[in-house]
Amino acid sequence: MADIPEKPVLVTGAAGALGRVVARGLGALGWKLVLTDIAAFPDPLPAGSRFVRADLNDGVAMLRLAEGCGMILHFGGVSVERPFEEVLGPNIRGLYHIYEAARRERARVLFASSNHSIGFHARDEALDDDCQFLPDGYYGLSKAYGELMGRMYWFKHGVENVNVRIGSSFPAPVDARMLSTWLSYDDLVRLCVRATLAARVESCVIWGASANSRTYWRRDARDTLGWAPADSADPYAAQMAGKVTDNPVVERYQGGAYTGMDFTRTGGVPGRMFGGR
Ligand code: 15L
Repeated sequence: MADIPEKPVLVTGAAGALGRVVARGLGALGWKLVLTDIAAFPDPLPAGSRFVRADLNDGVAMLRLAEGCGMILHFGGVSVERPFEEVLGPNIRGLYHIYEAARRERARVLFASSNHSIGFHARDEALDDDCQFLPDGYYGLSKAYGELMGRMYWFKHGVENVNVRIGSSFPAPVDARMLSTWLSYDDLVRLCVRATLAARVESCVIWGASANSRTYWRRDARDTLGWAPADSADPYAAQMAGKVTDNPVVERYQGGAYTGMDFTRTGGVPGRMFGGR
């Protein structure tokens, strides 16, 4: 059985797809959780947990929720590509509220970032954690901003943070791209455990993917956390073969479908964006 953190853990976005997985997984380990979401929590409450419905835009509510917590697992906010005005409140102002709460409580933050913060890197590029941000939309842009907010709060206020660039966390891969990007639910929960319990994380980046041999991603801070994925998309390879789109933009870039949304650049499929390569 995993260790239990000394202080309660705040989970935002607890009613969302990944928040529910994390609440269930950590609740089963006997962790004391404070769950919050703008939507009602749809599952039976794990023993030792309480749920408070709240909006990330409400800074005072976030300060209250974080009181006494040592860790904030921040899964809240808009989790798909949406117009700028819809992303702005939850993902930018809301994240500021989370970091202010962490600063006051001297809590650590796990920020559920996304591969869409780097989505316009080509699939044949192997990326390390210090690669360029190349967001593929307003959602990805908010994730890049969120990672930078974490760096600022670490350097300025000593707020530790783990920025998980989640690939595709679903029960199983659903297309060929996910043979590279899939993160199993069990690997996600174990990552939350290690991000919480590791002695020191500073401000770091983790590629949120299982041990997929077709990965696009290389170096990150997993050794510092003591996390290694146990699952892999590889056994799904035969099932996913040929599950691709006929859109050359979508198939060229790591961000997949998001790169092709509202894509208006003309002159063919662009290269690596810098230097015409
Ligand atoms: C994400 O960031 C989304 O939250 C998720 O719904 C998927 O679209 C995933 O990325 C992905 O890239 O597969």
